[in-house]
Amino acid sequence: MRRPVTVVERRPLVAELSTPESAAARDAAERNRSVVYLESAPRGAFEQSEPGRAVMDQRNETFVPHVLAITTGTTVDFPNSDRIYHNVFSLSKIKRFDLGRYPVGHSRPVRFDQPGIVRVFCDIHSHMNAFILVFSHPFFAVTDSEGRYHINNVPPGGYGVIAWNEGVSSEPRPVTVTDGGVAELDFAVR
Ligand SMILES: [Cu+2]
Repeated sequence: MRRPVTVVERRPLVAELSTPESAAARDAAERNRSVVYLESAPRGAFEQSEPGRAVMDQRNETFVPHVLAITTGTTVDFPNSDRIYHNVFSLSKIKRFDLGRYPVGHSRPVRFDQPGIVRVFCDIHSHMNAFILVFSHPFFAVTDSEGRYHINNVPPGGYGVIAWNEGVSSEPRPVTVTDGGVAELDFAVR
């Protein structure tokens, strides 16, 4: 059965009005960023570290970064760097919040205590969205703009490794880490 599809033209971002190509390219590069992580933490390897702090900025009607990966217990600050209002919120299972509206130069914090994936939106600008991935262990990495990643200090053992991109997770791939060794694993996303 066919369903009617509503096409909504995306409003141009402020940055796109001035430098269309570079802003679009930057946007695409941000969406190419993936998160690669161990399916489960090595036994006994995770020591509770100091509660972390991270930032997700609101700039040119975009969340910066588009993908943020943190450990549980981390507090994320959501500063508004635009001269317009935003209203950051999430309906995610692990953390629901609605920060309300606040002007440029102000910020509100949210602490994430449960592992999982948080989709972040702006109630005013429907084109604004971002992801926060919350892990109960430190063995994850956000890829750089060319898709490279390193997960450091993984204790020797066998693991499943997952690559996540824009809400889609790969099947876990097996990898064996030897003492002092380097394991290489390539993923194709999309
Ligand atoms: Cu907004």
